[in-house]
Amino acid sequence: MTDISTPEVLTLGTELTGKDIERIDRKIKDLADIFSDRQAYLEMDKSRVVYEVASFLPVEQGTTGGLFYGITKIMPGTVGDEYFMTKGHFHRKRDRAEIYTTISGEGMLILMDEQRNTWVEKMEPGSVHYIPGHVAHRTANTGEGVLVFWAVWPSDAGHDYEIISENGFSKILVKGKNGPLLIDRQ
Ligand code: S6P
Ligand code: ZN
Repeated sequence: MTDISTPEVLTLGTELTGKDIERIDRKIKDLADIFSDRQAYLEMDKSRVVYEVASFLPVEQGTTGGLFYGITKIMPGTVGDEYFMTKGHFHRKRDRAEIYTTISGEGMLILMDEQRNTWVEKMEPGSVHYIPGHVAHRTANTGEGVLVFWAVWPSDAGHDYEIISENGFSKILVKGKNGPLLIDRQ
């Protein structure tokens, strides 16, 4: 029998804790290629945390047939007009899908297919989002509080960050007078 350890506590809405939880935080200094307003980026405190991810990886990366899950918490804030957001990625195995469920806060799931068509889905508590294979995904916090969501993805999906870091998404999500605006990237 495979020995799969489980987290001691899993509380949706707060934290994912336990001995086997992998934790990553992404600070402004880690997100140099992500935000489009270069000048605003340079003026930011590089040690400021933009988001944190806590993941439970019960099988080895690359295992076919397993699932991983994790909670992402994105802090409120902007770089220039652009909302704090995740780096974003395609799955390395392009056909692998994923599900996001929003726990708290307000945000947008930003999606882009391989032809660089970009669209968004509104994230609010309880919203469930199916991300098909071949679609890059990133999330932005458009609210005043922390955006928290739960993700479940195949253990052989992998992450391809390079394409996004080189070319970005074709559109960016900025704070407009009447709320979020999805506009073409300059
Ligand atoms: C993994 C899943 C999420 C993200 C997390 C951070 O497939 O999509 O757990 O890893 O939201 O985003 P990123 O783009 O920095 O991995
Ligand atoms: Zn993913």
